[in-house]
Amino acid sequence: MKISRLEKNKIKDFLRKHRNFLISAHTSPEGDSLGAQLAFARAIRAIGKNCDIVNSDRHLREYAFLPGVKDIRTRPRIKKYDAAIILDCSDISRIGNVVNLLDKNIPILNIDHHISNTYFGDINLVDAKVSSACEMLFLMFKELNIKLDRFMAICLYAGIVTDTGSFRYTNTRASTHFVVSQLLKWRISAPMIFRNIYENLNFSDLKLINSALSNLRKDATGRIAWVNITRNLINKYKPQIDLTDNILNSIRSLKGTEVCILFREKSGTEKNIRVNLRSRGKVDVNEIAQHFGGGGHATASGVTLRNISLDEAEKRIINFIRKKLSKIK
Ligand SMILES: [Mn+2]
Repeated sequence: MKISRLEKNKIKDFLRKHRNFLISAHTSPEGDSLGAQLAFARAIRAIGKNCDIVNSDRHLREYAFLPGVKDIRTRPRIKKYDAAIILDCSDISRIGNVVNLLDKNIPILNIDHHISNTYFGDINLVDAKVSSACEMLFLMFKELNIKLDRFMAICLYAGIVTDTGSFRYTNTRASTHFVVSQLLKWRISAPMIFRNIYENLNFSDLKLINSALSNLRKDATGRIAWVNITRNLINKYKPQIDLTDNILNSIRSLKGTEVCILFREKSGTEKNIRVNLRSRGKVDVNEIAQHFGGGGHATASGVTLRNISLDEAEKRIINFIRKKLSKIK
């Protein structure tokens, strides 16, 4: 990631000019968005400014270990913020109801690594080649001479681990490992972070994963594999953490798959289906999600289909991917 002198000066001015910052990120927060927000908040407080992290949803149990996570709010602390920092969001609407806290003229710093980013900020630092918002922040902090500490290192490391699928996705580059090597110098415990995020399941969570995987299906070519989670299954096991990655990583281990999909009936009265897609790299699943109104990255994306049955959702998505795959060797 290269930051031009102009961008650097703009960001410096942005941080210097304002006093009360609002930091936010996408709904359903996960490691990258939480880690980036916490690290940035720490940096802002270190220069003597005020800042609140406000998210539309609470974090899930597996991220409770992140330092400072308890201070994340779902409501604002003050009436009016001078400036907003939006992290890990392709579009401003991704911050959910926090959007209501943004004054029409509030200056926005947009830092993101989604290829579908809409450049909604007054300053836009967008690079889809970087693994995660956390990796971007590490590089930006370095450019701006913002000092790291152990607290920030833990947060940034956790974000990089989540967005790279523990360094196994195609967004894992030499630069990613360089950044991680710098973070590890803060004597942070990689096993502790991994254990908290991925080895923190309740008995019922693992039962749910097991039930979901017992419905594993694949298409005739074996290049598409998927599972679904019905509302009944959710009600039975009541998961407290996001099992999407756990399930999709299990499907990924299947030989020969190009695209893995999780279909999940959402709770609520409407018949909505959440679709999470992962690709090994040949198929751009961001394009697929965008076709249906969602988005994400080339190798990991998601979309919510509204007013549709599970069967119909599966049919539509699988057929679409099958067509795409038939053109790819
Ligand atoms: Mn991210």
